[in-house]
Amino acid sequence: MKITLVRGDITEQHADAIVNAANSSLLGGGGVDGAIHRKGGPDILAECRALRASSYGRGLPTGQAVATTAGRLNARWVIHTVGPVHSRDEDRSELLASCHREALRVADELGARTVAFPAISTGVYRWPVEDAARIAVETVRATKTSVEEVRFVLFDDPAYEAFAEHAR
Ligand code: AR6
Repeated sequence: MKITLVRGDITEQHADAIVNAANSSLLGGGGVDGAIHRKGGPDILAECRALRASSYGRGLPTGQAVATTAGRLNARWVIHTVGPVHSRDEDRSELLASCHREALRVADELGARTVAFPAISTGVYRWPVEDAARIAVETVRATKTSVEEVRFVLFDDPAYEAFAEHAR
């Protein structure tokens, strides 16, 4: 599996699956989540609501992942995962690693070969991007998967530089 880095907007990417940094409600929010729902259109939200009404009545737990259609995005699926909120008092790194592992596990189940990830938890959830980049890259490298390309799509220069540091 190769790791590639792109600076840009994840909703502009063409990939088999696009990973969403969602929240447990699965019903939308700001950041990447807001952008994906805006650009992907209402079919994504409709499937998220159906998931809440069936398998995830209490929401999607932190560290887990689930797929829906990608609606109008240039992708077949959106894989929603819920990153941990960063904490100074508690080490939640394992949950952030789990997001990456679980997203790849779901991608394998779907047969996705190219998967685009944002820098999960580094926005609203305040995870320092250097540390998030290390966890993301190390976890993806250590995960056994049939995915051929993991593409990290970074929104700004600091995030791009942080991922470049670890992916090189
Ligand atoms: N493409 C790529 N990266 C983006 C984009 C985009 N269009 N927009 C923002 N980023 P965040 P989180 C970057 O806040 O920290 C939502 O409200 C952003 O610069 O989207 O996991 C959810 O509903 C940052 O580096 O996700 C949850 O409530 C990274 O994506 C909560 O935020 C992640 O920022 C999740 O917080």
